[in-house]
Amino acid sequence: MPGPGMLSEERAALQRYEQMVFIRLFEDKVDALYRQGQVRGPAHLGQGQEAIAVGVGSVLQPGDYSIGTYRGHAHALARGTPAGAVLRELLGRSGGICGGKGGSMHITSLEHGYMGSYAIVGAHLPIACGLAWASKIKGTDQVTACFFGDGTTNIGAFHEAINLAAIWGLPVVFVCENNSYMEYTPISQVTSVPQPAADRAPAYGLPSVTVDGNDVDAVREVVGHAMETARGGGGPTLVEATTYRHGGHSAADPADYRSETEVASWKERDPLLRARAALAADGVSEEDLEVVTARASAETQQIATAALEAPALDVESALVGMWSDGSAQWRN
Ligand SMILES: Cc1ncc(C[n+]2csc(CCOP(=O)(O)OP(=O)(O)O)c2C)c(N)n1
Ligand SMILES: [Mg+2]
Repeated sequence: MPGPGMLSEERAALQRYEQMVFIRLFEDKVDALYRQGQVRGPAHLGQGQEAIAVGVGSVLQPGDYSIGTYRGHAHALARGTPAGAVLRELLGRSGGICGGKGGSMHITSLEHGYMGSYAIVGAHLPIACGLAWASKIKGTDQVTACFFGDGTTNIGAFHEAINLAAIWGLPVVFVCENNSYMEYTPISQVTSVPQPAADRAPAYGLPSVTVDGNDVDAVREVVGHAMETARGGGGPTLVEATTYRHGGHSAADPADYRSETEVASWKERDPLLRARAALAADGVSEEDLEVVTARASAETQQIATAALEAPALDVESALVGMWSDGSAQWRN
């Protein structure tokens, strides 16, 4: 446990570090299970991008909404969705967060305000506008955070959504995870402005800001400010966070289109190393840092063991939950 003299702010920063370490280990475990043929369907991993999900998650309030992408394990976990149920979902086991039927690209937990991961690039940006519009009509102070990638900025839905958000003054914060690559193509090869999201948003009247996406404190500060603006009726903001995925597009991609030097230079800027160094500089002891790392590791092992022991879905479950009333009867 952290030392008794630790300030509450330091304690919260240490918790954010633990969450980042846990998400990294969770993704490593998913990678290993994918290679063993245990993960059903594709898995898009986000090692290297943890500071964005955790920074955003740390400034969302319990009633807020967030919505993410197929690279969305971190987006979901950073909202407090139970990691064991997320892993069972990936393995197609009972107890999965969507009944074990959705898989990696469709993680959803309404209970935690995580309104879904979306496999169609850009499709969820207009949905984020819908969530924010609902909050506006109801007069609540909920804010919606919407994650998306750099490649999404060349999809029509991105332009439609940010225009709508701006003209309707919606309480939404768009968070671009700019990891320099689309599926395999560098975004710079197909986009003529250096900041694909932040350079375009102002043309629609949407304020934008760029941030170092590997610095959890910086993400927290910038997104926190944008959230408060939205919550106070000040409308939407777009945040472009610069980052890098350590691995390929999906667990099946060896990513040999990137040079070793490029990957190594980004690994030096690993968000976990950065957060750990910042905590140490603030006086958090090496012992406390090791305690949280060991706890995250033990938790990952424990949920993986439990998920692998969980039963596979039975055939009957295929005919459950196809409609919102729980039935599966054919209708026309
Ligand atoms: C409409 C649509 N077109 C193409 C794809 C195939 N596809 C999946 S991910 C991806 C690249 C998206 O890149 P980016 O938005 O930068 O996100 P990242 O994967 O880097 O997180 C593409 C083209 C898709 N899923 N949906
Ligand atoms: Mg990308």
